[in-house]
Amino acid sequence: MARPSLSVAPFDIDGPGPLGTSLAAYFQAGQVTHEALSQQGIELAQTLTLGAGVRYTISLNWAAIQANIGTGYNAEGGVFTLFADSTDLAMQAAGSISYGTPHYGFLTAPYTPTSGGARRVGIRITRPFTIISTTGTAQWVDNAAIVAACYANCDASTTPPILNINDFICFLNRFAAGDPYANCDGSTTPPVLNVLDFTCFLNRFAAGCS
Ligand SMILES: [Ca+2]
Ligand SMILES: [Ca+2]
Repeated sequence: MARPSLSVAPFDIDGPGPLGTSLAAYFQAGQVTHEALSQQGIELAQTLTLGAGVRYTISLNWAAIQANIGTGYNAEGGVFTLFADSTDLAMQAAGSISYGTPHYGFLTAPYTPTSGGARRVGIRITRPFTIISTTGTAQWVDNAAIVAACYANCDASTTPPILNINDFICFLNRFAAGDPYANCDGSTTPPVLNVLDFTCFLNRFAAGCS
């Protein structure tokens, strides 16, 4: 459950960090009626069409604040979870917060769907306690992103040159293993992995990563 008076407003999502103030989403997540040990809150999700075997990185900035000096200490500012369908990919708990000591975090998780198609991807914000006043404990989120890795960088290397012989070896290995990643052309007629996927990979390799 979350208060309906949710808003989008200017906020510095990482406090003392390098990010500036930008529009962010504001929530007050938590229970309406106290239930011991029950995480309750809100989900923000989007249905995305994702590719089989594509390596995605999902990320998000969050903050948990106690906005009002009168609302005291809170044992859990908010629990932030990235998910895809029924799978939780990463979770961070803000932990205890009080007025003047907001907590900030960056949540990121790799996600590689084994089959292509629609996925419900999003963030869940919960707390194991009741919502505290209209001005009390609040959660902010910003910069939600999902980025596909460069396809040709099969080995996910990060040192230049990003594309090299190791990516060919990686592709051959994954092709031999029947990994859905190797279905470069996204074909659906058996055999799904064939010579066209080699041609496709060579073209993607030649196109480079930017
Ligand atoms: Ca590489
Ligand atoms: Ca294919």
